[in-house]
Amino acid sequence: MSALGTHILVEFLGCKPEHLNDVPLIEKSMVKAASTAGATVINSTFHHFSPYGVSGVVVIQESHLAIHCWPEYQYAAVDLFTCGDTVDPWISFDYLKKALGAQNYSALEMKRGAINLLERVDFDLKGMREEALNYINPDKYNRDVWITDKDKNQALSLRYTGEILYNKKTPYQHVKVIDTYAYGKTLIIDNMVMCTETDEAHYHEMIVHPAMLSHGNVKDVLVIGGGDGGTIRELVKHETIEKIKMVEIDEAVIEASKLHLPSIASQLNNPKAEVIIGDGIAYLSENNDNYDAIIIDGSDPVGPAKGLFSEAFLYNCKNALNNNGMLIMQAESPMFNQKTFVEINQYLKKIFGTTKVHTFLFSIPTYPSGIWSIQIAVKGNMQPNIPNPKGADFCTKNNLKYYSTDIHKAAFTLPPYIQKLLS
Ligand code: SPD
Repeated sequence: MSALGTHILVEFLGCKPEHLNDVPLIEKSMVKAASTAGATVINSTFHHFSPYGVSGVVVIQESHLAIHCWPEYQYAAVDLFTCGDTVDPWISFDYLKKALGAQNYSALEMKRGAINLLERVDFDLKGMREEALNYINPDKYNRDVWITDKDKNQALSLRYTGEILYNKKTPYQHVKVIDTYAYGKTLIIDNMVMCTETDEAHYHEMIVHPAMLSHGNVKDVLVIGGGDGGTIRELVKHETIEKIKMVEIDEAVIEASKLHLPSIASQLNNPKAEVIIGDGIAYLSENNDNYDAIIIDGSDPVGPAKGLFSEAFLYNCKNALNNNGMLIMQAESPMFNQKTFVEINQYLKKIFGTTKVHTFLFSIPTYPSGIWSIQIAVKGNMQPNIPNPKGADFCTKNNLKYYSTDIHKAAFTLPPYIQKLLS
């Protein structure tokens, strides 16, 4: 290797103007140009200018591909830079020439970082970084980095500092904690928002208090998932509760939360709580304990959480409940995950009986679509939609942020189109 990388500066002329004004087409072409050359694509960001023009960059493991387009001149300026010698940027060049319909081109290849001119040194990475950070005025230095929780048609994005405070790929999933500007520290699993410091109370108060207060005498609870600790934190506010078992499959979720989300993880060491690291699905089928309440506080139905949405598992949950017991589960969004939302309802009705399943909604700004659901299936005759008369005192005493007895009553009132979905 004579140089660190190869840089090709390209002028594409006589391109199709409509191509050069089409963000998805250009982004796809650039990403494909990179992958066709064997590059590992890390990320891409593209922007449309008004009234026309597109700019963008594809970050690859081997460096980057960038483009700026002037549709009005049928011209695109492109630079293709690859480090090392594993990726040939000329393959990307050929691909783009065709994709943009260029009639003509000129290209200049430069070798960057001639090895015979460079001297390799050892350096103190940490010290240099700290020194560099001292030069940066955080008010002036505004990075535009976003986390996007999405499916193929919808997304929720949060801007964050760019720092990843916790970053671990475990055998189950990728666990991260980032610091978002609008919602504070945020737990991310496999690129999905699990909870943020600012609005986690919406979720944790609602997955616990409506059911616990309506029942009024829950002593033994099993939490499946819930490794961040928010559900346990809310459960221990109920004096009737004697014992909480939490079975979390991924120790990293607990570690990340204890380190970076202490306000959520604060009760993970509460003497009433027993934390078991293991697979909740297996745990339930291997143990014969009975509970007054089982709370499924898992992630979305991908990766290790997928089985938590299966009929067989929900059936096992019913078997592990006392006669007046209840199953409470995070049941996804009626907008973002409509199929799962409806499927859970159907499974629960089949297992517990049609009149024994109760669904409510709450708002949560940082989950895609902003609206989320909990479904409660009961074994006995309790009515989870009826708040406990002592609920108001409970809220005041515990200084709750989202739950109130009025919210409790309102939450079970479903919009007609959701009633239809579930009927
Ligand atoms: N899309 C996010 C759904 C996450 C539900 N569980 C979050 C865990 C918080 N304890």
